[in-house]
Amino acid sequence: MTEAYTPPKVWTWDKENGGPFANINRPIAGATHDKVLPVGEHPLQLYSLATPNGQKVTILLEELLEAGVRAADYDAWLIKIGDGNQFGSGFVEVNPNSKIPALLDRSVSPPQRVFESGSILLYLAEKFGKFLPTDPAGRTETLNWLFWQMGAGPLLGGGFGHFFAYAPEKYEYPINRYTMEVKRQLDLLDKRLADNEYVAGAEYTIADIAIWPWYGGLVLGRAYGAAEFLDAGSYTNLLRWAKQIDARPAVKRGRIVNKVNGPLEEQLHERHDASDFETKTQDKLEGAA
Ligand SMILES: N[C@@H](CCC(=O)N[C@@H](CS)C(=O)NCC(=O)O)C(=O)O
Repeated sequence: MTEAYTPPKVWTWDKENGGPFANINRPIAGATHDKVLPVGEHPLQLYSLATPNGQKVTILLEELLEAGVRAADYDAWLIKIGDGNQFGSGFVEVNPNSKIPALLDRSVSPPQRVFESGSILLYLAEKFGKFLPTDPAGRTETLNWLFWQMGAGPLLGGGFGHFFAYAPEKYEYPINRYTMEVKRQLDLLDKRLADNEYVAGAEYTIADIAIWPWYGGLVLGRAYGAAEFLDAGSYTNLLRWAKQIDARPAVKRGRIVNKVNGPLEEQLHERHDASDFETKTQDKLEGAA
């Protein structure tokens, strides 16, 4: 048993508090260094990394392109959060919260910054009139689930994932607490998907695009090595939906943009052109070197 912790009267910043994020976690906001962001030729400039929050945006952009929306072409620049790139001055101008994903829309004047993955999904869906139903009931149900994900996700990532996979030691109390909540969330989605093809109903929407990288990734065994612990196979409707979305060509592309881990053929560090999926994945680049 780890000794119980007695909090001091006033918390102070202990830079040596351990864990894999110790070098990037800080109790203060703002830039740590000057760094101008690169800008490519497309109107949409994305600064990101292929975590589930980052994948939401690249999946939607690839879905828009797949649907024939050519104005959704984009440059995806890599932001290495482990190296602190999110604290560069240029990034902080696009997202003062210093977290990926961050988008700059240069097709409007002045350029519009968009941060928070949910806000980016809504912005792009409205800008291009896709993946968000226009009837009030369908739109509201889509937004219900989109905002549900934005609230629920941190309990899965920052709560369960952190204590199950990343904390320097395994502690029973937080693992139990967050497992209880995550299994409740999985059951909620499983029940919803028993009678509905997609999360918001009959249509594939930004609600699916927000939820899939987190909850689809979890039940497909791609997150935290936790599928067995959570008995993921028992959520059969959720698994059916996760596999269905995993098979979409745009999802296959979107999930590997800005990815820097896993099989080399699933790593496209930066995306500036549709052809990059054929020629610039790491297996191709490292094979040519
Ligand atoms: N609510 C934000 C969360 C974004 C977020 O937590 N991003 C993480 C990666 S998934 C990040 O950039 N972390 C870097 C840091 O905390 O310094 C969103 O959905 O956009």
